[in-house]
Amino acid sequence: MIAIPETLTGRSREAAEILLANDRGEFSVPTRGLYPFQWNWDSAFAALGYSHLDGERAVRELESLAGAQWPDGMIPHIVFHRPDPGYFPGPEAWGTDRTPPTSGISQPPVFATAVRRLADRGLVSGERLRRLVETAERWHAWFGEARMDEATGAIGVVHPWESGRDNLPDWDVPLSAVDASGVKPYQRRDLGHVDASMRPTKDQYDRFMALVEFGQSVGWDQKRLKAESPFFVGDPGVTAILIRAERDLADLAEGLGDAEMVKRIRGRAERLAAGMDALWNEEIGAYATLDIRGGGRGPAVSAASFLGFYAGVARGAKAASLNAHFDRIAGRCRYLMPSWDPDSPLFDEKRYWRGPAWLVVNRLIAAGFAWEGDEARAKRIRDDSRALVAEGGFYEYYSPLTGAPLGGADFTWTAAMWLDWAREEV
Ligand code: 2M8
Repeated sequence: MIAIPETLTGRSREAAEILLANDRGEFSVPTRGLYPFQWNWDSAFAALGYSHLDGERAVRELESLAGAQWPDGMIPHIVFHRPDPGYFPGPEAWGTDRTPPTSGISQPPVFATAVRRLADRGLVSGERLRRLVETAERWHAWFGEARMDEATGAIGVVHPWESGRDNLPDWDVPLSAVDASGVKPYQRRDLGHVDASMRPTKDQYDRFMALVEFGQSVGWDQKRLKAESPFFVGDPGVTAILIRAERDLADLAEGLGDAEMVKRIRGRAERLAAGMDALWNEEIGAYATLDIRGGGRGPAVSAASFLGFYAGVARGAKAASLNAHFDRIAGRCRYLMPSWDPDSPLFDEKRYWRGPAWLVVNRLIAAGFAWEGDEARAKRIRDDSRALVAEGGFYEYYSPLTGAPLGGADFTWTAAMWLDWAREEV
């Protein structure tokens, strides 16, 4: 049983209580009800939160995720440790035939960055650290094989869920090419937990399920998915996060004296940097998605555009253009960073990844600015994140215009980002 340190009071104490309430022993759930299983990038952020309460518990969070790695190296986006009828699509709908049951796609690879942070603070070392590092390397190599667009080096996603930014407007056009007319009847569960105005539409869900059925039809053969999925879209979010994760992994491998691993990572990193470059949309002056099947590009700035700094690849004119977008958006929104450009007609203040601000993405964007030495922009994001929680509590996401808390309550990754980053004391 984790004891909450006496020093944690107010919102910090609440954050710790949320992490404890969402703790299922070896893993955490993002929130009770809406998301009753282990999610991939949520867990990496959760580990950072637990690290302020109990280092051992933080490491176990990452180890339980690592335990679900597929033989091909993929770490899946959901691990269904225990049955729960409250979520759809559950293990039966995915049909991946794994033990423990999992989904059949992946999610943004924050894992190695979390391992590095725990290692830097002395919370994991020796054989345990080596195993986590090897797991991360196999997963990163999997991205190179099963998700890298050969022509550009960009990392593509075969499902919007794989990006973590499920109903981002960038997916609208590529998704319209996915035929959902034959999708089997199904019952959504999310709308029993959260108002429909904050969630993806039925049309989007039909296409999400059509892609799940497609994955099943190829037996979740990940290379076939890359070659044949009707949806394969280069994503600046996943690409940038992987670039940063590779850098963290290289440092860890160096620390372990594994020169061969460092060499392999450096080889992959060069391709990835070229891939991120290929995701630059000259028309809007920002990183955006690239529809690898259809050829189109994402039509506006998204929060992930700013991850060019996090990846350490936005330089010169690109950096200037991103900074100008940042300042424009900062003038429009009381609370940064909206997931989608507030000047776009597709902006929707409440609907999930089509407008709301998310603390985890804020954390990554701010780290990028800090990395570039841009303390002012990093501070604006952190101050806004702190205000969102101070005023609204620990929700899944927030309106960037009013700060209204939205989506699921008592949310693990928001509590974790408070403890690890947003609160005054860290
Ligand atoms: C959301 O995604 C799940 C599907 O994976 C859903 O809506 O059912 C996204 O915000 C995703 O990024 C996140 O990992 C997950 C759990 O918090 O919820």
